[in-house]
Formats: sequence, C-alpha cells, structure tokens
Amino acid sequence: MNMIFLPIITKVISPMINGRPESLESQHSRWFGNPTADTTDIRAALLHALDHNTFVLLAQSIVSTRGEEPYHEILIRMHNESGEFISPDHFLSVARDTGLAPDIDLWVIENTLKYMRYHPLSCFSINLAPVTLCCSGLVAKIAELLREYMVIPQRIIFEITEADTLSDKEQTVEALRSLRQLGCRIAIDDFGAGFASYERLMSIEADILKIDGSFVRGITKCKISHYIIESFCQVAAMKDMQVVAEFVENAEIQMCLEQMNIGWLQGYHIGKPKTLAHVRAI
Ligand code: G
Ligand code: MN
Repeated sequence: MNMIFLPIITKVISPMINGRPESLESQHSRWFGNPTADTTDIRAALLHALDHNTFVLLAQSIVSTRGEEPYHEILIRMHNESGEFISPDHFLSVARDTGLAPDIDLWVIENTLKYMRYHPLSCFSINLAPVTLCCSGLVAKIAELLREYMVIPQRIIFEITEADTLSDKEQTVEALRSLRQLGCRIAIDDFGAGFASYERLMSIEADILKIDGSFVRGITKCKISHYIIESFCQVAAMKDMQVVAEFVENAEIQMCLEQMNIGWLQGYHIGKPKTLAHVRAI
C-alpha cells in the first residue's frame, strides 16, 4: 500500500511546548460524540492539523514498581477551529478509515523525536496503527528520523494493538522485527481485549505486554480479572517480556498490582496525561 508521507513542516511545534493545562484531557468538545460532525469534517480537520502542525502531544507516565527510571506514553490530541478538543477515539477511527493513520503516526514520531533531541535522557512509547506497520519504507523512514534528531533507538518503544484483522500479517511481523533490529522496543497494547490474543502473542516477538485496562479496573472486585492478569503475567514471564498494567485508577488497584509483583503501572492514579512542557525535563 502507498503511504502518503506528507511533508512535515519543520517549524517549531507551538502546541507541543506551549504548556496547555493538564485539564485539556477532560475538556469537553462540542464535537465530542456529535453525530453531525461527519467523517468528511473530521478528515478535513486532520489534514489541516497535519499541514499546520496543530496536533497536541500529551505524555502519560509509566512508572516502575522496582525503582527503574519512569517513561511516558505519547498520546495525540486534536482540537477544532474553536480550540475545542475532539475525542481521540473519534478522530483516530476516522484517520484509520480514511487512510490518514500512517501520516499521523509519522507526525507523532517526528515531533516526539524533535522533543527528545533536546531531552536526550527521556524515553517515550509511541502508538502505531496496524496499517502503518504495513507501509513499505516505514522502518527506513524511522531510522532516518532517529539519525536526523540524534535519538538513541533504545529510548523508543512502539506500541501496537493486537488488532483483530491485519491486512498483511507477514509484513507486520517483518516490520516489527526490523524495528527491534534498529534497537527500538515493541509493546503489545491493550492485551487481552482483542480476538486471539494468545495466538498473536505466540507469533510476535515483543518486549512489553500492556494489559488491557478492562482487566485492571476490575482487579479489586472481580476474582476472574485477578486470575486472568496472573495468567497474562505467566505468559509474559515465559516470553521474557515486561508487564505494564494500564488504567490504574485508584490506590487499591495499585496496591493489588504491587502485591502481584507487576513491574510497571500506568493510569490516572499514577499520572494524568500532560503536555510535554509539563514532563520533568531530562
Ligand atoms: O489504546 P491505548 O492504551 O494507547 O489508549 C490509552 C487511552 O486511555 C488514552 O486516551 C488515555 O487518555 C486513556 N487513559 C489513560 N489512563 C487511563 C485511566 O486510568 N482510565 C481511563 N479510563 N482511561 C485512561
Ligand atoms: Mn497505548
């Protein structure tokens, strides 16, 4: 398939560094859930944001329960002309359906690397859409960007969701292998939420397993969630993978996960997504 690879304007990305308040994560948008905001409008807004560099990058911390250095997951956000935030679930699904996901993923990668150039000890986890992994030339482009911004590949993790359907499974596996050869790490995101989770886990070489938030949220109330997470952890240990629990929303959940000896935690109780300007500069 063809990736558009829109030229990325190299001007300073003001929204990324202008320190918008953390509360933007919870800002409501008139577009949020508004059925009248159709695909065409959102696609136009996405193209505009790509052209004018008006996406906003947030970062959410992922912390170690064993005293290792924390890192952050990059989360992309977009607002409309009135400055109101559009639900990421909404615009990301439009991006996927209208073929813009690879260009948006590349925008996120380039702008994260721009930040990292001046914060060389930082470490970020970046989401990739399954369709992006199938683009020919992706790994070469990432390698070129890493060189351009002088970022050590070991400081980048790529998160891929275990998608139910992948257009080209072989190409995906090959791209992941090449990214690991570069030195980047791979995380399987939202693990357990999709179809055939274990089957995919067997066929993919990855470094990190991110347990889907639906299991984590239920852990203190539902014995089954507890057992399911234990089983995920056993498989991860056999594959020598680190485990991240997503959606740690309160102290009780955190304590339970710590007792289970889960290595890494992420969620609103650990840290809300914040702009890169609010990430402790390292
Ligand atoms: O698919 P992925 O895991 O990359 O999606 C992360 C999304 O989950 C982000 O949009 C982020 O804002 C949201 N998120 C992060 N932590 C929590 C949490 O503790 N609870 C809930 N409900 N959502 C969260
Ligand atoms: Mn993710």
